[in-house]
Amino acid sequence: MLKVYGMELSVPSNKVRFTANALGLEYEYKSMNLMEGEQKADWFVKINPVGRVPAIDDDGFSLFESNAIIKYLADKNNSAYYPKDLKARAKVEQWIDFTSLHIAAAMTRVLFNRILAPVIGAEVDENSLKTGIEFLAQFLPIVDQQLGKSKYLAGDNMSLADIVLLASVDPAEACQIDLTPYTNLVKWRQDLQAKDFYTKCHKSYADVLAAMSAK
Ligand SMILES: N[C@@H](CCC(=O)N[C@@H](CS)C(=O)NCC(=O)O)C(=O)O
Repeated sequence: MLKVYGMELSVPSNKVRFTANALGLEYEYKSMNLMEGEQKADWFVKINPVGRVPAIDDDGFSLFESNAIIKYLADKNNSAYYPKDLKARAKVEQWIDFTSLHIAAAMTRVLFNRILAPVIGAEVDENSLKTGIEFLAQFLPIVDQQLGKSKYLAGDNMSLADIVLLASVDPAEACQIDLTPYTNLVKWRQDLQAKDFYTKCHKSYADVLAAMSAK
């Protein structure tokens, strides 16, 4: 059976879980204890030599990098979330890359400095935080405008690009990033957050963070 290795606060891990859920796959989820360095254990480094989550083991076939994993799972299951048509797929790839390289990367800067650094005792990098906030202000309007033109990011049908964006903006509230000015994005997000593939993973990112902080 497919095994997914992840961690509940890891955006790329949640991306893989959203995708596996949306595809209706049966899988075993293993939550890795990153604080104790389980991701660097010999057994896990055999699955992902980088020693990071997410990774999968699909009956002996191992794969890391969240975007590679979600594309593999969608293609393996002939899913319309990753269309076969050349131009339709190119649009999905375009929005996956844009979201990953610009929005997710910027949110990661904010997440690290506002949430994780204080927890793990790392120094807050104010420059990186400022850059992350500025990049979000620059790039969120792009996806907001796109979602004003089409129901989903890459067109009229939901695709992997929507899953990547949904996971990328998931920590917004926890990171004190106000999404309310982006009305198309907010509406699109509310719709997807109500779907089973999301609620099977969690109610919200902020909820998971609150539950973990209370421990
Ligand atoms: N580009 C990778 C990012 C993987 C990554 O950075 N994972 C983090 C959690 S979000 C991790 O495992 N960190 C633990 C470590 O570096 O030891 C992906 O999309 O899968």
